[in-house]
Amino acid sequence: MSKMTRRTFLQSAAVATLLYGVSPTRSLADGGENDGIGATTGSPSILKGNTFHLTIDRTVVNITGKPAIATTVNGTMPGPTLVWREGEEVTIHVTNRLPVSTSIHWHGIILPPEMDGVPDISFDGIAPGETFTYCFKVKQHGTYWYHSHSGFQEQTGLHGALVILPRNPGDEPFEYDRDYVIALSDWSDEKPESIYRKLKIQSDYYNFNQRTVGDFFHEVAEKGFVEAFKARKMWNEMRMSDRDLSDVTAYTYTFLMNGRTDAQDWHALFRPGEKVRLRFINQSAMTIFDVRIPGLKMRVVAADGNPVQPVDVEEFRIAVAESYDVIVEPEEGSYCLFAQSIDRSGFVGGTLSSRNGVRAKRPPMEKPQSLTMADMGMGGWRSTGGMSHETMKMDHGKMKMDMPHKTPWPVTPLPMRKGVAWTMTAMDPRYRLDDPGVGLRHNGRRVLTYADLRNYRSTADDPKPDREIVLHLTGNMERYIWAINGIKYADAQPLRFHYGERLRITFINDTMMPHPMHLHGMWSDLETGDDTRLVRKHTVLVQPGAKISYRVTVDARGSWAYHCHMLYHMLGMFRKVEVV
Ligand SMILES: [Cu+2]
Repeated sequence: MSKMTRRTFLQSAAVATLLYGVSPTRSLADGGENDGIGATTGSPSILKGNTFHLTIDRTVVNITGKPAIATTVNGTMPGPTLVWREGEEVTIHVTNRLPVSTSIHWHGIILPPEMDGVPDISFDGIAPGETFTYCFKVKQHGTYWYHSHSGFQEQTGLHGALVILPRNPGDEPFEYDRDYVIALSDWSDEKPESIYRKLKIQSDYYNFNQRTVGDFFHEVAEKGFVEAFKARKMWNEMRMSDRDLSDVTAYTYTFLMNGRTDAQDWHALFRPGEKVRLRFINQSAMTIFDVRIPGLKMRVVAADGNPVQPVDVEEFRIAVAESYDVIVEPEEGSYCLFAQSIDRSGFVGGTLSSRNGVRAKRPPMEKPQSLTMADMGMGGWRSTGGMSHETMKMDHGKMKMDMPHKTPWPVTPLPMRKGVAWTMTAMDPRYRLDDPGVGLRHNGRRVLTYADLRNYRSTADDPKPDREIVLHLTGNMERYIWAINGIKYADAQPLRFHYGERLRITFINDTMMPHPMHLHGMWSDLETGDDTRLVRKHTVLVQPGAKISYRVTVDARGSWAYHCHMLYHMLGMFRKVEVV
């Protein structure tokens, strides 16, 4: 506790997250990051090279107007952006100044299991006062991030961006003139233990989006009394609300962009005519964001660090732990980088501008949409929309929605337990890859879906699956219990993967919450209907009542974590994977 005498206030470095100068061929290591145009407001600092010293400590911050304690890296929240280069060996000394054990997990990074940073699985954690040294060769490039895997430390600030430069400049299949990290996160002055306790007592504690009597009469007018009443009764019987879009909301959260509130307006500059790369990373504990830049098309060029066939969109949903790289070509003026939470309880905006000192106008936040029959796992998703882009998507979307795939590979049965941790079941879960999800349906904008993602490289020669496992994401909303196959982590046997095999994993989401599932140590090659372009991801959002499949080449021996990345779901919705 003595550490609290160090009442340092959160530093905000007076430099922007400007990563490159005029040309991407001028690398950071060459000092090419400054062409005289810098952003005006603070951002995490940027550390480059092969050797890093990170100190984890408690720091007093003031996000909401009153002081609170954050878990910081080198005194800042988010921690510094680390810049590595593919092919090089990095050494990171992490010193723990907390009174409790800590850890850093390098999210999405392919590395030896003992460097993965998950206490009780990969290593013992970093004890108070100790320094742990991570050392491994960097085998990939792109946009990634790091975070604590100890307790609730991620919620209190222990997270930061990783930018990995390609081995050779120009190795990436897209061009740009300027490069910014956009880290989204959720901050609460409440202690995470207190948030969790409240959820255990009442799972909709933070949800103020429940329907009103007025809404009911509106529905009656729309669909008639009987239909409106039936729908309401059904939800009540399930002790669920069709507005239960998010467990933790802006009632307690302040949403941040690169550590700054909407009022503090994180600001980035460009010159008209430039191509600007924006590396969006969702570093939240619990918040799924919908991101758009009104007035600008975004060209999505990478997902979870890996290049995809470019796709132009106006909006995308970014689940906890995912990353999307987009390229924009703004004209003279100011644009709002706008991220609203999935439940529309709050948002954070920043400014992308050709001039200093201009705050972009924020668009109004949208109204929350209600969950539908599809979200309850009762089938029924069809992208019937009249909008041209949806019709277009149908062409390759059609196949994957039905995707009956009479599996030619054997399914390995796993233990399942119907009971306290599995109180609801999706009756007719469907592949809904072309469904943008609740809140984004039929909003008149071109919204990215998983069906749009196609790997940049061909996956035609990737091996076919040897076998399949099916994992049900289960829960009990009344008691706020989360599990896999009805079995909480504490009661579960590890999953056995066999070294060298190609595994197909199918998730069925039997809950009404979205779960971003993250497998450590190995890639998740998402099936979007085209086996020649499987999408390489580290985190896959499984929509409520939906089903999704991906393939894993089991090429890393050892013990790995496999879990939902919603921090307060993770305790139960977690498995240890043993690759034998
Ligand atoms: Cu979850």
